[in-house]
Amino acid sequence: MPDRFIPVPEDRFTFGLWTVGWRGADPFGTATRPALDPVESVERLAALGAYGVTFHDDDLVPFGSTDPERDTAVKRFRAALDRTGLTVPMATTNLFTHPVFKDGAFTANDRDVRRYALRKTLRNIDLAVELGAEVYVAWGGREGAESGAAKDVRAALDRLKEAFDLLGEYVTEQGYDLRFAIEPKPNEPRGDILLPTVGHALAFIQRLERPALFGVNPEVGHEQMAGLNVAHGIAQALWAGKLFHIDLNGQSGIKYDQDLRFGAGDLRQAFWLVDLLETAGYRGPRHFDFKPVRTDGADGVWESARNCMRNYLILKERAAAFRADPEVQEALAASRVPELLRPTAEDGLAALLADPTAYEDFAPTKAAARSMSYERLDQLAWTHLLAAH
Ligand code: DIG
Ligand code: MN
Ligand code: MN
Repeated sequence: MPDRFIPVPEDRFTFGLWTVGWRGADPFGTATRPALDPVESVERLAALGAYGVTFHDDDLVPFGSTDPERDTAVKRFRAALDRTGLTVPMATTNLFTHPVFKDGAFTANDRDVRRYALRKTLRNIDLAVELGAEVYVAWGGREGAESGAAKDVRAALDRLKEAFDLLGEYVTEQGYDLRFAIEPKPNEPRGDILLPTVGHALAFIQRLERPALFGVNPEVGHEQMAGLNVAHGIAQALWAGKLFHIDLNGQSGIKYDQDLRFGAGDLRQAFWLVDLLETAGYRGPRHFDFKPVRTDGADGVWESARNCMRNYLILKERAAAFRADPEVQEALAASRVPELLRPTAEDGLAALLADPTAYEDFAPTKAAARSMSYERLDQLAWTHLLAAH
């Protein structure tokens, strides 16, 4: 039977160079795979049907390269993009690998490290815009602490605000059509990372000088590491008009950051996430930030990249089938789900206060006796998810 889950660029699937290029080194073991040439990644991902690639500055230009070496690396990368038609919708800065960032980048206690981190970011913003990026992600992986006295969190948030305000000032002065997406994560590599969840990031953005330039880049596994429902977090980001980008992957419960291929973690949360993105009409890239398992060779790298996209397409079909099923529409109505769309008091406060059915004549016991009939609705979702309908 022909495979009906073959990705095409119109699906807007994108991958970080650091994902397929992950060599498998972890805190307990050295690399299991050789380094991957970014040009090979571009060509292989294009052949798989991807729409684009994303990168940290150091993924493309090894840390410490000379300017001529940087020019050569960028030239080769750009030629590969031109050859394959792959785009670069997003870029970001590596502010976490080099030991200089061991105490953070924008919130390092040492001011000279903070100034260096800003210049490193500003330099890569120029390159990102040159390559056509529209979103710039900021993951503060090292912004945090392992002990209470080490980091004055209120001062750290002042410095984080200062950094993002300077980045906002720069892109505005340069006239760049570039927006920033802050990526939350609760911990790892730091004991506790600042801006740990979507909620923290959304609240922080409101305090910036140019809040319209800032949104979030939620990662599936990061919200789940905090024990949260990732679809709920994405829904709040969408509700706030702040879902500027997304990192799709898989996570099985509250443990170290697994960065599994999309669909390989909590399957039901992945289903509800795809259902949300598709029904909400999210137009951004479906970006994968995952790690091919350390146990596999090159075969596993490209198999997992292909299956990140296939799994999204499979879940997209399953969610569409769920939404198209008349029995589901009936079950949604029985659970009064559409009624939540109706404002509670479109008639206004005075009418509410004057309405005896809202309080004086309201029968709470009678209302409480109504079943919500959620079990039938959820089982319908389950059978559609497993194509057992
Ligand atoms: C980890 O989840 C982070 C880094 O890989 C990168 O800075 C960011 C980009 O999506 N995600
Ligand atoms: Mn992760
Ligand atoms: Mn990520």
